[in-house]
Order: sequence, then C-alpha cells, then structure tokens
Amino acid sequence: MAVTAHRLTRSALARVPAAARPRIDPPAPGIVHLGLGAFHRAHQAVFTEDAMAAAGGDWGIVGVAPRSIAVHDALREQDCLFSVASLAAGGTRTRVIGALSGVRHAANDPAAVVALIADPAIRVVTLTVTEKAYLLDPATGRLRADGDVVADLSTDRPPVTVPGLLLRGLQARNRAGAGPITLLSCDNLPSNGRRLRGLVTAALRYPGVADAAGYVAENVSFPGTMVDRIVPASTPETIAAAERALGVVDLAAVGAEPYSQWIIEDDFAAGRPAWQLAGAVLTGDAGPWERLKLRALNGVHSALAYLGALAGRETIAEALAVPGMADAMRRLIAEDIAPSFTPPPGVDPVAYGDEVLERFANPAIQHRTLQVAMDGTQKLPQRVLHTLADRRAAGAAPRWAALVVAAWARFVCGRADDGADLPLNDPLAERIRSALAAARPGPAGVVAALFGIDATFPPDLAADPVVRDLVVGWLVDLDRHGVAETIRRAAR
Ligand code: CS2
Repeated sequence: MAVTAHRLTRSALARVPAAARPRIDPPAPGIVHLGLGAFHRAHQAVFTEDAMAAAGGDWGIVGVAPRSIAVHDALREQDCLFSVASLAAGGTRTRVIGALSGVRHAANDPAAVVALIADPAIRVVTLTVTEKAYLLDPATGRLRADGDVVADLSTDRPPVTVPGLLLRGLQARNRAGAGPITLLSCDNLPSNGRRLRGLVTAALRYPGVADAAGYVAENVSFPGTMVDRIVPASTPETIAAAERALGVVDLAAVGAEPYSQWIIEDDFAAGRPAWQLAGAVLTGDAGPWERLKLRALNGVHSALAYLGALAGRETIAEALAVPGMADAMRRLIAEDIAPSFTPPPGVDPVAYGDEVLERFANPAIQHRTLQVAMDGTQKLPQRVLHTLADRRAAGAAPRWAALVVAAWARFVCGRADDGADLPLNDPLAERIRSALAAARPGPAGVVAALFGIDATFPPDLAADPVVRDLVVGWLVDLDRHGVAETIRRAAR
C-alpha cells in the first residue's frame, strides 16, 4: 500500500533536507501583502526571508488572498510554509520559505484585513493584484466607476475590492492613531507607485472614506518598483516535483526561473526590511528600470504569447523555437524597443534583450503562451503601445511593435493558424467581442474595430495612419500565411 507522505508543516520540517529548510524562525508580522499568487511567493517573499536572515527585523508577511481561497487554505494547513523551486536547464534547487506570518482570505473576512492595515505593527503593505485591479482611468486620473468599488467607498458594507480594503484599512489606521505606513505596488505597471497613489487619492473623494485624506497625505508613501521573475502557474507536476525534492507534500509549491530582480524606490514612511542585503536594488527613480522591463521583457513576452499561441505552440520556449522567431524578436528589441526610451545608466537594452531571450528559452520553464496572453487589453498599453507611440513621436515606423498588435488582434479573433479555438481571457472580453461583431469584413475592419477600444488604444495612436497601415499589413500576412510563413518572409 502506498505510504502517504507527510504534509509540509513546522513539525515536519525535520523530514526536509536541512539545506532546504527556512533560513529564519517564524517572524513577527510587519508586512501585509495583497495578492497571494505564485509570483509573490517566488519573489517578494524570498527577498524578505533573505533580508531577515541577513539583518533580522519583524518583517513577517501576512498574505491576503483577495478571492481565491485554495492557496489560503493550503498555506494555513502548512503553518504558512511553502517551497520555491528554481528551475534551470542544469537542475533544480528547492527551498522552503518561512517568511509568511499568517494568511487571510479577504472575501471571507474583510474586517480582519482592515484591522491588519490598522495594526501599528504593520509598516508596509505590498501588492501584486495584477494590472486589472488598478481601476483608474489613465485619461482622467479618476476611479473607473466600478459598482463594487463605489459601494465599498460610500456605504458601510464590508469592502470586497482592493481599493475598498486599502481605503477602509487606511481610514481605520488613521482613527487608531497607528502611525505612518508605506504602500508598495509590485505590479507590472509603469509608475506603479504613482498609479497606486492616484488610485488611493481618487478613492478618497468618496464620502465614506474622505476623512482619511489628511492622514494619507501626511503619513503614507507610495514608492515605485520594478519586479522581475518568471513564475509560471503551478501545476500538479510542480507539487509532485516539490514532494520529490522535500519528502513532504507542499500544496502551495511554486516553480520559477533562477533569475530574480527587484528595483525599489527608497521612500518608506515607517522603515522596511533590509532588502538590499537580499539583492534588491534601492534607487531614487525606478522609472527607467520599469520601462526597460515592461518593454524589453514583457513586450517581447506578449509578442511570443500571441504569435506562439497562433502557431499552436504551448509554451513561450516553444514559441521562440519557431524558425526565424528569435531573429524577429531581436529586431523588435533593437529597432523599435531600444530606441523608444532612455535606459537606466550603464544598461544596454539590446544586451538586456538577448539575456531575456535566453531566459525565455529555458526548457525547464513550462510557461504557457495562453497564460501570458491573458488580459491583453490591460497589458498592451505599457508593453507595446507606449513603444509604438514613442517611436511614432520620433517619426519612425515601428513595424515590429505593430506586429505584436496584429498578433493580438488575430488572437482575439479566436482562431489559431490550424483552426483550433483560442480562449479569450480578458476583463474587456465582451467589449472585444462586440467590437468584432460590428467590424467591417477583413483585416482593416478588424483593426478599426479593435482600435476603437479606447480603454486600451489612445485615440491619437488609434488614428495614426502609419500605425494602422502597419498593423493591417501584418494582419493580412498572418491571415493569409500564418505565423511561421509570415515570420519567415519578414526575416528576408
Ligand atoms: C508575464 C509576466 O504573464 C505575463 O504577462 O509577461 O508575468 C512575466 O512572467 C513577469 O513580468 C516576469 O518578470
């Protein structure tokens, strides 16, 4: 009869290889994190454990799952322990992380989350809530009217949205006299610190939370960050590999590439962990690093996701293996992305791009093209459209960046080159479908319809005839020849 392995818990740590055990004792809480996903567990939690191992400090993380309860329950059953496997072609290194002090499930217990943010022991709130949670209209700087957010901010009901949890927590912190705090966005957005400040400031206009406005202005800082580590969604194989490595069952295991980078603006109202001792880079301005990463990594990621999914490639590494694809991505980086922005001092975007392509080619990382392809209306602006706009402002014709938009346009039409259906996972899926349903026939009609989605495409860019012609031209090729032949022809 098969012997059931023990679950990963504090008492089972003696069964785990010594080299894989946590580097710290259970820490007292000092941080609340919103968004308990795989990325947070493989990135900020690891940096924070290493910072505490190097310099101590009560910086334990209380992880808050906004909606999904599965990870919350798994971690609670495991004394908040989980493992991270660094997956390299030459082998895997797995370690158990003990940086979590607790977990909460916001949907089931919003009051506990509000009370945490109001607790004087908590001095930093970090967030990985994905692009779509920042309900701010970039054009107006005002909160996009989302029914739940408005209800959270103007009624006494328990909050159910990220803005609601944040604002109710800050309001309670002010009323409790709990002192200053830092809100640290760790989402893939340009100027993510300013975006988060904008979100909070816009929310403070609502009567239900307006009394916190003075406190926020005087006591809350919003530094920006750039975060980087490729962390595919966990699968049953992730869990099985963790059990083989640890000898216990970890249902919250994550797998990630070995590379990890964190650039943080050093503006903390009530202190922070010694993240620099864990390899993070503290700076006065994360902006150039954000643009480098969002355009030369995430922009290329999205390109490979859409082109790869259309070509029937399951993973990013397989997409990159399409003949001519690596050369096309190098041209995207060299001809359109690199000249579109000023990189951090001493950084060559083309060399950075070459390293990114090596990371994407890692055969040990099963990063699905469909996972990266999700939420395109929320990702395209900072990953591709800003590159297009900046190159157009310089009078250039960014044909390779236009290819990414064309690939997205063909992807959202829902059909791969071999006729297979493609899923549309996007907050604006209905808006996309209705635009396509009303589109004039043919590539020009599709582009005109999709360019009308002004939450994604700024009107001036959508009206640019050079951009439109480039995107339509690529879409004609993709429709006529498919990805592989289009890439082959383009490489000539
Ligand atoms: C990916 C990112 O899913 C996606 O959209 O492009 O999660 C990417 O893996 C990370 O930003 C890498 O740091």
